[in-house]
Amino acid sequence: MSARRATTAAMAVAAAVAATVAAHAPGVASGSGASTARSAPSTAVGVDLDEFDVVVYRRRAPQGTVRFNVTNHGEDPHDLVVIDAKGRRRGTVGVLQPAERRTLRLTLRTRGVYRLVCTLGNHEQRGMLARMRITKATQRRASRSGR
Ligand SMILES: [Cu+2]
Repeated sequence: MSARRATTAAMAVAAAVAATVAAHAPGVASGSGASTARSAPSTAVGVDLDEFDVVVYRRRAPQGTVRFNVTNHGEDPHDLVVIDAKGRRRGTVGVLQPAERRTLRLTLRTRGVYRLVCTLGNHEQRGMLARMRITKATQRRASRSGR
């Protein structure tokens, strides 16, 4: 009886080890949190607005949902509009007052260089423009070694 219990315990340990190994294997990151994760993972991108600057804390993001966490660190109101490579407006966070912070959630499936601009006054001409690249969704997994 005790031998049988020991065998069961050993099998449980083996299963736990297998699960741990699987969780750390490349390419299954989305599977480990499948119960809570949505179908497509989203990428958070911090954006700071200022006079007269747009600072993006991530130069590239994989295709899919991007959450732009935008903060106005300036003394004037600013907005942020996301424009794709073909010049189409994909979304705006709206006008942010000083110290205001808001998240813009966009699904960006088309690869290429996107522009992030403030459209108030002549702010874009004065420097409120940044670029970021939407890359192939699989690129992120391929470069996992550098985490
Ligand atoms: Cu502005």
